[in-house]
Amino acid sequence: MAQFRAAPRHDALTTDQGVRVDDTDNALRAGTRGPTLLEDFHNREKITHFDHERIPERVVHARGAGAYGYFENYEPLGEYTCADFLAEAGRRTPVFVRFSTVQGPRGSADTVRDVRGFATKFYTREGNYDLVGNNMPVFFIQDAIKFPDFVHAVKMEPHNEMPTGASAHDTFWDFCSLQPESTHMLMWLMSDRAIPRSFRMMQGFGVHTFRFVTAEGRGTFVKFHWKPKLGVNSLVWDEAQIAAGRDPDFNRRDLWEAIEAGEYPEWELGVQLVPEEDEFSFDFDLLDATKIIPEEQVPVRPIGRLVLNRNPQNFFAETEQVAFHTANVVPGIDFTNDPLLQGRNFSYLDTQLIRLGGPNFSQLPVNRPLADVNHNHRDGFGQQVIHPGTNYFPNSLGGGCPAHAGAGGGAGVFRHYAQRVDGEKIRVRSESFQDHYSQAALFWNSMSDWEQRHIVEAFRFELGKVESVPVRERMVGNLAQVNGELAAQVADGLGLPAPAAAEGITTAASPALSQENLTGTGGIRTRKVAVLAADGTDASQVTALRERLTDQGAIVEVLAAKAGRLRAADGNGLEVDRALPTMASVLYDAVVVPDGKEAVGELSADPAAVRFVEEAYRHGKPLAVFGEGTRLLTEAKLPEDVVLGESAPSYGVFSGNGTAEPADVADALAAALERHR
Ligand code: HDD
Repeated sequence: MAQFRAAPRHDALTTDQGVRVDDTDNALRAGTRGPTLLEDFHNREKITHFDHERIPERVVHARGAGAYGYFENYEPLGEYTCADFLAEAGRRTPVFVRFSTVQGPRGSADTVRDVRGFATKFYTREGNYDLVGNNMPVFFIQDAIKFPDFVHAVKMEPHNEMPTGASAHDTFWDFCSLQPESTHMLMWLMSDRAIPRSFRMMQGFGVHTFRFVTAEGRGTFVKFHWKPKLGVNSLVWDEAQIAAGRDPDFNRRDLWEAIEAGEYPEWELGVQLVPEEDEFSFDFDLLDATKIIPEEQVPVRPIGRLVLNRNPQNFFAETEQVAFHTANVVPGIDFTNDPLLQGRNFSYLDTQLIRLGGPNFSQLPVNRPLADVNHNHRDGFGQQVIHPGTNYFPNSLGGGCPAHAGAGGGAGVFRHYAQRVDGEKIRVRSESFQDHYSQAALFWNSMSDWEQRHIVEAFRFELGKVESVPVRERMVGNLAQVNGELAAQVADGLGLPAPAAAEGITTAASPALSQENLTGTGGIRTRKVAVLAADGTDASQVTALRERLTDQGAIVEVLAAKAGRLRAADGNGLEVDRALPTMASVLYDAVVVPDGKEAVGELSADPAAVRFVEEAYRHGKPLAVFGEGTRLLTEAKLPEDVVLGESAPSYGVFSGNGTAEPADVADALAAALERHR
């Protein structure tokens, strides 16, 4: 791709034709006060190009952020697949990954409640392989023919184009309440998975059951899982809503800054493998994308790691123009008859034709395979290649080329998996797709107390925004098929009577589904700590604490009412990293208030500082306070036992009062940060 990158230039401005331009500030005119002349080709070219700068945004997943990196394979997988990029231990394959929200337009906020896209393009030696997944392992519908209905329902409503970046509206819940197959996915959407703390801290899933195929043509069913090294962590709902205003680019910025700082995000790729002969040994259908295979039933086997280590240079050229397609597979990876996947295999190529303006989008630098491309496709808008010779097959005039790769046999040739199919042409869904509630219940049963509480609150919020009472009632009725307590609590919040719980609901659970069990190994790396300071702050505490936390990879920033330098208690200067009015507690993971009578007095009189600690506490973030710092907590009306540090660490407030050394307080803070909330 390097050959397509323009180097920064320091020479003269030219037109598209390479003609040097004398002046780009003043249009050619008849007299200094006269009309602009059509003859000014530079002016016309400049404005015309500008007029055509926008392309249609993605119909879903319009808002996203991407990065380059590599996938490194752990061990040869030839036993299951002939995919070349999985053939050797240590083999590295370049990738581009794009994360996204689904509902909102390109300019919408990052921290909305939504599914997150997790799409990976592997530039393998045998062609591009796209794994176009989400951060949730199931989907809203079972058959792709319903996708336009689903998207119409979830997107902004057609009459007033509201709401932006939210599913909390009538048409979405109307559709879902009539569509019980959505119930399992709704449980995920109402869980904290829908408000990730960071793209770097969420799982990814291929969702469908795919097929690995060996060189001999033997198939194995496979589900793909990405597990983040930093653990799976989320925001809390109030925090997410505030962050959407304070920094609409919250997740995008987080990814960008981590990569710029050399804190390369990492995931492990795992697979669940199911032998073909076990296809019917589950109480759900492997072809049904509204179902998971519980990890306790089929363990996830790690097969490699993904590292993102380079930001794009140009958002439009790379992140916007990248085109994913579920049918971009390589030898060794094939499809199943999952009706959702089958429809996707049509949709993605089709959408790029309108979005990227024609059939040559795979020639855009970010989409170009590293593997050789050689075919008879010709012409079309934006053709970049000057092809010599014949453009048809068979031919004798071109030496019979490009020839069938299969003719010589050999590796690296895609041959469709040979599956026997037999059936009548019918528009009927299989009986085995009909159980819509058992896995929704499984998910609910697997949640910790706080996760269940958040799910109830999310349903109350979303359905509370629905105007239509029958829609609310119908949805609560569906929830009664999942869990009686869940339905009753949601109903209560909506002022509806509790529906009767269904009988015989499963009590099975899958501990692997709870975020509580999805901790990472990254410690507190890249976690952000705000130190609230003013003139008179005890700088020695700041220094000691900062040292201890940054040693462990955290980012510590001093915030004060104004940018510049403070006068610390010892009379020396203390650098301010950020002006308090430009930031908010939702942009940090923890807050520190150092000692200093004068400083804390000033902070206590500043509503922004008071709100900062009040909000951080309410969002369950660790607070560390030293000496006089407790005054700010009192001002923020935190409970007295919290202010006195008596309730630590359950409240996550660590008091540096008395003899506690800043380094010890930093350690307590770090331990709380690592646990997340
Ligand atoms: Fe899709 C984009 C993921 C079902 C049709 N989808 C898109 C992206 C992701 C997913 C991550 C953004 C890719 C990027 O960053 O450019 N979609 C999924 C998953 C699904 C799913 C995990 C279910 C398992 N999608 C789905 C169906 C259809 C589509 C059933 C159509 C029948 N999806 C599209 C699309 C998009 C898209 C309209 C919009 C932009 C694009 O493809 O390139 O074709």
